[in-house]
Amino acid sequence: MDHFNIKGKVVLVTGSTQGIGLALAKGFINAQCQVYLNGRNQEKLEATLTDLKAQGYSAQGIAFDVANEAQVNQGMDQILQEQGKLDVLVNNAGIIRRNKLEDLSLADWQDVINTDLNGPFITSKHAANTMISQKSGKIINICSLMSEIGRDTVGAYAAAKGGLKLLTKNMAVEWARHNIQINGIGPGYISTPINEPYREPGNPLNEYILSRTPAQRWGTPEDLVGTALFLASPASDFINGQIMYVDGGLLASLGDPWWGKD
Ligand code: GCO
Repeated sequence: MDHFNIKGKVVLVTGSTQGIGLALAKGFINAQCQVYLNGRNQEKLEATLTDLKAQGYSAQGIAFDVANEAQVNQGMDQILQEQGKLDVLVNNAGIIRRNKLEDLSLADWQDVINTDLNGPFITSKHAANTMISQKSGKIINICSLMSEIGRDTVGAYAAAKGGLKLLTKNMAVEWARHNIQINGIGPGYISTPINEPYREPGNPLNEYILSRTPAQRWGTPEDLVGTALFLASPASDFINGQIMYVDGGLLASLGDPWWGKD
């Protein structure tokens, strides 16, 4: 058996017009999958597909807001009409609203929970109904370091990503019997647009992250591709309910202020 062959798999990556989602989509295209990108904005999605085509990547796109069940159902139904199946769902779409909890508006809280937690529930519910009838499928939830730990100003995001960790486990409990494998990937600090504010040399959080990460570097979106392909492949057919942290060792370390100071 070729444990890593996913050629021909139909893959949907939500929130894939930039950052981690776009890198994962390109990884699945390189693995010869039939890939659907997704974003809320049709124009941005089409522009991304045009850029990919210019780079030699062939993919399709379905615009919907993961938090809008009617849009999700219409978009995912279209994939089934076009492909007759869905093999892999990657729940990547996510937003963050940084503010101290005491100042955080209920609207910002709800926006984060809607996209980062309700969204994966809505898309996975639709996918599971397909995968149950197929008697096979893979769901990969993009969690976070904040599925395990918190930090100032990301309370809503941590609540959503903490919930997504346990939702991943409960999906596994309920759907593994249908030969569906549901796992998560927990990225560390990755150089993506939502972290752009921290990337400036000299920025105190940038210095802290580098001191706190044993690998002593930011991750790149490409650092996550191999784990996603693994979790989409036959090699992971007996893995369920696990969160794989791709964090340069950050969660392994309490942090050593003397790190690197020989
Ligand atoms: C932050 C960052 C983190 C990372 C990532 C870690 O504000 O601390 O944005 O949340 O983006 O989610 O896994």
